[in-house]
Amino acid sequence: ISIELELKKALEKNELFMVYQPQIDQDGRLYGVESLARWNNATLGMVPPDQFIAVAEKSGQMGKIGRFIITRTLQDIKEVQTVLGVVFQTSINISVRQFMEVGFLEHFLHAIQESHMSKVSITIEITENLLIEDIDYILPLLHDIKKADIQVSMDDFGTGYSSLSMLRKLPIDELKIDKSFIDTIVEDEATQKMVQNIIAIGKNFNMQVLAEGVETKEQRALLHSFGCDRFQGYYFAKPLLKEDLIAFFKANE
Ligand code: G
Ligand code: G
Ligand code: MN
Ligand code: NA
Repeated sequence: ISIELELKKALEKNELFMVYQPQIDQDGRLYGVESLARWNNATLGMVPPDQFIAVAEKSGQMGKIGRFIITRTLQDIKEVQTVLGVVFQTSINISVRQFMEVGFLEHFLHAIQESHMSKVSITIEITENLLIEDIDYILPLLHDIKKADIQVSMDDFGTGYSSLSMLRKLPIDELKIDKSFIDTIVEDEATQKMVQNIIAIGKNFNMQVLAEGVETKEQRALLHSFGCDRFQGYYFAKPLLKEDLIAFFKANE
């Protein structure tokens, strides 16, 4: 059974859906959510997103799936915000192929307009891998995104290709410290120093810093003492279905 062929039918079979993981600020308040894709296939079961996103990119399906991810996220979150009567930040992962596709920003802006969401409440999450693509194309596009009042976040920071001179040129609002750093932060002093340095880089470049994959009270306390701005991870909440996100917000009021 081919993942590629099954994926081609996934949208019409209604097998793809989105979950939303809460992000918490320094004061413990709910700041926003990261939108994450899930695929539950009738025969393959749950296929991990890193796997099916890679297949989608290689088989030319990322455009279509990427547009689904954007429209479904905006539709879900608009509904949640209407029910709760609050507005919060929503981060959407954009894959390299999706970002590089002709007309990406036009579609994105159109979808936001259709959803009646406010543009400043939307964040595009890109990865450092994007930076190995044509920077003369990427840089102006990132500036256009900023001009449109959309926030930009750099995912998995510290594991990939971005140099400091590159980071300085990029209009980035948020750095996400990769989970691999958080995993060893309590035991390993060298990791602590690296994370403190990443937070300092963020502060010096006027970027907010978010720690991913926070699983324990000790990790959260250490990161908080280092001045980390935002936190995300199982310690606070797993990625949640729309209905569970509403319940989580209500429980935290
Ligand atoms: O949710 P999970 O931890 O299983 O995600 C694993 C990987 O898949 C992460 O690197 C994440 O960025 C990626 N991923 C999850 N959802 C999406 C999505 O909607 N779009 C893109 N481009 N990547 C996603
Ligand atoms: O690469 P990206 O940041 O998009 O990946 C986020 C992924 O990490 C999500 O798929 C989410 O399910 C997973 N995740 C989020 N918080 C935690 C955590 O505390 N522990 C573990 N193991 N995974 C997490
Ligand atoms: Mn992400
Ligand atoms: Na990450």
